[in-house]
Amino acid sequence: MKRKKIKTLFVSDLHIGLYFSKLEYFYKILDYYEVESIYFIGDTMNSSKIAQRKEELFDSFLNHIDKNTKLYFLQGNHDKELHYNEKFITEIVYTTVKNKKYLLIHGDIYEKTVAPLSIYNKILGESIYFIALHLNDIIKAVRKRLNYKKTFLVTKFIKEHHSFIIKSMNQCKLFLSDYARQKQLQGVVCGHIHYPMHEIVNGIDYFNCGDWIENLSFVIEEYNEELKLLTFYDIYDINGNLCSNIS
Ligand SMILES: [Mn+2]
Repeated sequence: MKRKKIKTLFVSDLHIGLYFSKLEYFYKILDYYEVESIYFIGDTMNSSKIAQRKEELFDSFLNHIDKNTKLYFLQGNHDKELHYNEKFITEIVYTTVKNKKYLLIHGDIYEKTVAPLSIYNKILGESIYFIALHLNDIIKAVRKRLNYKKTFLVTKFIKEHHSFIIKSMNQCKLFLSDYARQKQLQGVVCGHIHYPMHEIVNGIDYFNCGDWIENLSFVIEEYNEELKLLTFYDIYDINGNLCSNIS
């Protein structure tokens, strides 16, 4: 297979080291594309879960990436204190070929500023989230056996039906697009909430890259085209075979 050349890949929330991290799917995206630059927009590593193995995990991760691809790591709230810390950036402006300027930022800044959670709610939320992630995997295995083309995400369903989460995701979107506007930029590419999204928010082009523990989503810039939000399933089917409409 001839790999498709693209300029830039934006990806967030790989959470390497977390049991639920679907790294092998991300590697298939790296097989499909030949990329000039990759921007990792935070929570690349789940540092609390991998204290002992972080360097080994990170090195094996880097081995899957072409040596001549330029890599940029932005900091998230889960990937602090890593050995590549010195290369971390908290936010950066990215200019597209079409000369549009986007702010790249993980996005946890919105929580600190707008909606800090209590420890109790954090632990409760995380526990429910992990149970739902288990259900995602179980449902996927069943649907694969029943020859479904796509899977069903319990986590996505909860996010779309829980008023508090809907409100938080909206706050995040509004806060970050406003933040980009204050810096006189045209858009923002972020992550953190594990919910891929592309929307024009009060004139600001808002992209959320999603994540690699449930949505398997990412943003790309092809040569001389607008940024585009895609998921693994735009390229591969549930069995990991290239989709028939993909060249
Ligand atoms: Mn995060």
